[in-house]
Amino acid sequence: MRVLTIIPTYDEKQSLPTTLSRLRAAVPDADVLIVDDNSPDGTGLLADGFAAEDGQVHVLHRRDKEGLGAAYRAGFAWGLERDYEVLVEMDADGSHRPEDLPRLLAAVEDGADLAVGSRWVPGGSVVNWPLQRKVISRGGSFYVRTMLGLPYRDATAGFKAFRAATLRRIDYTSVQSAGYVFQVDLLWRTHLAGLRIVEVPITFIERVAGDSKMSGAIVLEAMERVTVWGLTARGRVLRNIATSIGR
Ligand SMILES: Nc1nc2c(ncn2[C@@H]2O[C@H](COP(=O)(O)OP(=O)(O)O)[C@@H](O)[C@H]2O)c(=O)[nH]1
Ligand SMILES: [Mg+2]
Repeated sequence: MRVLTIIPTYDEKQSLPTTLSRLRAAVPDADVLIVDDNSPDGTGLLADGFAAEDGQVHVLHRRDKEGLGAAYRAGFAWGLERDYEVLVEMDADGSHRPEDLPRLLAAVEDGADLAVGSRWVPGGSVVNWPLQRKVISRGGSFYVRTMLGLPYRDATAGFKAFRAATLRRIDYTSVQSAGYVFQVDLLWRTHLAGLRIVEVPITFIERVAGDSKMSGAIVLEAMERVTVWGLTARGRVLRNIATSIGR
């Protein structure tokens, strides 16, 4: 399989070198695309340096910081144009261990249309998260599962391997979500399309350097969108029932 690992970066100068070298060692055949949003700390330049030394590393420079969703959409377009068969999403900050990626790719080889690196299935875990982050993540996953009726434990996961066909099928270009709810959006669309989603246990390790980009606005966008999607889906079910009774 031709694999492209996409790493979005914003001010990740301290984390990127280690993440990249571990990734190249763990999955040497996979190409890498760093999508940098003009990081003020010079992450883009640093990435260019890696790309100059290693033909399998590429960089996509974007002019403005427009959120994770926009960065991934641009990265997917880049990869699909170049006929990669599997497109991976991975954070730059070391939270997603490159050494776990072979197991995600194995799940895709075994037939998954989307493999999700999951913190909340047996065997998965989170290391070094403050209680507050655990509550947000588990609470968020619970809310998403209940609102959308999704059967997956980790609904907000950001370590994912998509078949190229999956991304085309769910029309990722029309995804509007800007922040981390982008991840829920992709999962929801893949689920609605009836595609095969497999959760693979991973160990998620909180970053040791740099700052999280998580914000109140990101959480709010997620809550709003998930609520609207959930209510719209319920409304659709009710309308169908009403129509069949009326008939
Ligand atoms: N290109 C780009 N990358 C982003 C943006 N926001 C977050 N990221 C990257 O997305 C990944 C996850 O963000 P992070 O701050 O670690 O979120 P957290 O783990 O939820 O606290 C990291 O690699 C970030 O650099 C953005 O607006 N643009
Ligand atoms: Mg992080």
